[in-house]
Amino acid sequence: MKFATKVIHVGVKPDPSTGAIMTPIYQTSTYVQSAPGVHQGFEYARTQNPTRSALEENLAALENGRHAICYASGLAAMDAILKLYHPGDEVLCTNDLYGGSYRLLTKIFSQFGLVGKFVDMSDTEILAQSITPNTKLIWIETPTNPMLSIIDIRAVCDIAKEAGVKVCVDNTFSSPYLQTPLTLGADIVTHSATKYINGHSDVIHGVVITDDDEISDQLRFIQNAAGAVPGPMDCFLVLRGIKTLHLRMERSCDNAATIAAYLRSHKKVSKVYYPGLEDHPNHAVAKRQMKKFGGMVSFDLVDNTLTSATSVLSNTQLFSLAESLGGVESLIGHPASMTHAAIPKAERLKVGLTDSLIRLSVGVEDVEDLIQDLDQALSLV
Ligand code: P1T
Repeated sequence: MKFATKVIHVGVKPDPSTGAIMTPIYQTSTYVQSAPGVHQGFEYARTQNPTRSALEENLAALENGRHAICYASGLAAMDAILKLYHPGDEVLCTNDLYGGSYRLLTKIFSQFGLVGKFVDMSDTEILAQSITPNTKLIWIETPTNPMLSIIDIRAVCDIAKEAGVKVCVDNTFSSPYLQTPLTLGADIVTHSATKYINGHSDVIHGVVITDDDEISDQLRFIQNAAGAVPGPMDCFLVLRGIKTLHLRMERSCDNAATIAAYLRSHKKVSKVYYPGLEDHPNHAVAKRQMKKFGGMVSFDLVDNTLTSATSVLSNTQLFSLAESLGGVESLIGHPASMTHAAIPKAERLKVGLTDSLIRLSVGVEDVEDLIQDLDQALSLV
């Protein structure tokens, strides 16, 4: 089955009791048993919920995996994955990643002995040299947040396999429409489904997908024991959002490519970070592993002061100044003070995340209106 059919049909069957075409929101905490242990596959809603099960089946299919487990947020999903590891284990991460992911590793899991190391994985040589006997997991974001670097998933997985290390790809920025890391050799895929998968900025949600039965069993055990489950209403909303994922991604990517080209030619803009630009350092890898180049664009100003960046950030009308991404509406953000404030400035600067860097989540509006909005905001600098 092709992607556009999967998003609409997988996991979604008419309700057997009424014929309702939409998956019901099973807003229940428990399920009645006819005798102790005699039930219809559902006992208690921390463990299973039918709305969640339908969504999990759908998400597994989109990532070409056999198991999907949904969580209360993207970070709850990451938290569950990290709980698979033990004191002394090392997690090698991309040196440019979501600030909250960095914080979870360095401020929470470090207390339990897990060691987070951050390396530039756009250079696989550096990655290969960074693996030690304690390395148990490689954590990739690609495109990275917010510098939009590209990591060669297949090359990383080849190196990891040789070293006996698992690979997890945070696929939030691409969505399964643009790339499916399991098919490139990854062991685990995770998403903040809050973003493109849901697509309407009305839910916080996460998911983990894997083909590995043992990892799936362990994650189910952790979820039941620790309880980071999403509510049925949120699962319903995500399932509804997914139905247009392919259409939204197409438009978002096209709009982002047009905006990247516009920014590139603007005299007040010094740098544009977008994997679709031919001179992006890993454009060729992006072209190989992604269907299109995504809806995120970051840029820096010639006058790279915080004052100028603040002026642009405060003066857009259609681009709303807000954290998050991947919704139908365009957002503008300031990574240094917003999404990546948890990362020390010295670390941020190493990857080019300056105080004047501006990040755009390009929505599905008319691109001429979006460009006009950026144009008037840039004219005020
Ligand atoms: O917000 P939550 O659903 O918990 O997802 C966390 C998360 C995980 N991974 C990536 C790549 C992310 O970008 C995020 C959340 N990011 C933002 C809120 C942001 O504006 O970048």
